[in-house]
Amino acid sequence: MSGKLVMGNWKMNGRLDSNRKLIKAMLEDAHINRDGVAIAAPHAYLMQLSDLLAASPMAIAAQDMSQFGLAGAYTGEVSAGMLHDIGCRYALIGHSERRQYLSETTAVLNQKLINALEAGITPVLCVGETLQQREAGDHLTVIRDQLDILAQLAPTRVIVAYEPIWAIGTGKVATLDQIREMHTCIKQHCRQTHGGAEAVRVLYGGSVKADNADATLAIDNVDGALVGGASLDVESFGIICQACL
Ligand code: G2H
Repeated sequence: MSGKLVMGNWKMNGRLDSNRKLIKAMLEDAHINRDGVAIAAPHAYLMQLSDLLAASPMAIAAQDMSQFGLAGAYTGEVSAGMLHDIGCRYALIGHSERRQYLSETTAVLNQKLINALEAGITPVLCVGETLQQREAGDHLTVIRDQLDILAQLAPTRVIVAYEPIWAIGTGKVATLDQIREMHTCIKQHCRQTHGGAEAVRVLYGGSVKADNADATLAIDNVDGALVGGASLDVESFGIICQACL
């Protein structure tokens, strides 16, 4: 998949019945039912999505994975190997909600990235700054620090999702200049860190909606979108997927 990627992040939403209806509607929308579109569902429903999407080019993604190895005595954990086994192509790593509510540390995230790559899953590392950090002018430094975790990894096998924390689920969207500046910074930093290697793909996330998708996704260094709330509405998600073509 070398074009733009749209990943719907359902967060902690869904039920068997509503998932079935939502996926059925997505399968009927040619802008959604195609390569380059993925759905990150709660672990409990990944197997359901794996079945529902078996004949579709759409991919499934996990919202998280265990920091521990492929198997073992880790009650309640879901390993990267298990996720790969049921057909997950991607996994979100370090979403700001997990950093905030589950205190995920850099060491934990590093191990998750390693596990994902070892299991054949493409990790999507989420980075983002708070409003205070942006207002203090520290946003570029904060993001560069969060990216340093990638220094020892294969850059072309990792996707970065830039999600300014102040824009998540708030309806506030970063300006086009703010997005362009940060995506350029991320790509430059990864290129420098990896000694001139090809830049990673960078998705934008944070209140991406039907009415701002065209402008956001037209920015040349935006390689796709990570979409939360709007991915639960098939009409909105279809418009966003169309903007990614
Ligand atoms: C950011 C985004 C998806 P939303 O968390 O990861 O959610 O589009 O609802 O801001």
